[in-house]
Amino acid sequence: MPGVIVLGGGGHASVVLDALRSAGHEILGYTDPGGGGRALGVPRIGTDDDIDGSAADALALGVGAVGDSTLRRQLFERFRVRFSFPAVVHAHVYVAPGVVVDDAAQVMAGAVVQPGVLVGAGAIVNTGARIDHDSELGCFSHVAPSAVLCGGVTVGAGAHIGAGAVILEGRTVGAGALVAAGATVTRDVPEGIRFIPGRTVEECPTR
Ligand code: JB2
Repeated sequence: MPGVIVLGGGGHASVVLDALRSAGHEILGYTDPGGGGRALGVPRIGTDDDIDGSAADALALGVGAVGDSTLRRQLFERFRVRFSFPAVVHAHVYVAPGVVVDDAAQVMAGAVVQPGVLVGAGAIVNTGARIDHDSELGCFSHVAPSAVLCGGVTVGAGAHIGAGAVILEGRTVGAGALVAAGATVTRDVPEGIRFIPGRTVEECPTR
């Protein structure tokens, strides 16, 4: 397996590193614009500008996306020409046969991904999330820890499903929309909308 550099040195990077290790990847280090970063147990290579001079042939997106996937997308677009971004799938998940996990997508520990699911490029299925049959996660979307997609759910590009949220069968969450943690979604959520139970929906300001 190729040697991997993780882009980012914060909380999400620590989870990505764990997933990479569990799957047997060699990890060369991480990049971060901050000089310190947390103790990830691998060397800091430098900033993203130092990647070209490294021995890596593969990269992993180590910055998270809580409500805004812009940086993940930018890093992917910047480096995809020269480097591969293999899907990161933790060893301790259930991913049904035939499920498609695209480049740079990530499936973290304890996740369950059922038959017929598509995990789009750069999407995150975070810790313990459950994606039931025939659901589709758009590129750079994020299903946060312990959220549940009940089956046949469509999540648009860059959308965020908050921790512990439940999306009922067949519903669509539009591109760039944000579903609050713990929400239960019983109707479609339009593109670019913030869905917070008990409040009027409002447009997401930044996406
Ligand atoms: O352009 C960049 C860049 N910009 C910020 N390139 C690289 N390589 N790294 C960058 N960073 C670094 O990402 C920051 O200097 C910082 O060290 C790190 C972000 O760390 P933080 O822990 O603040 O966020 P995160 O993205 O790792 O995790 C967030 O998203 C996860 C999904 C947190 O909200 C987590 O709690 C959440 N689970």
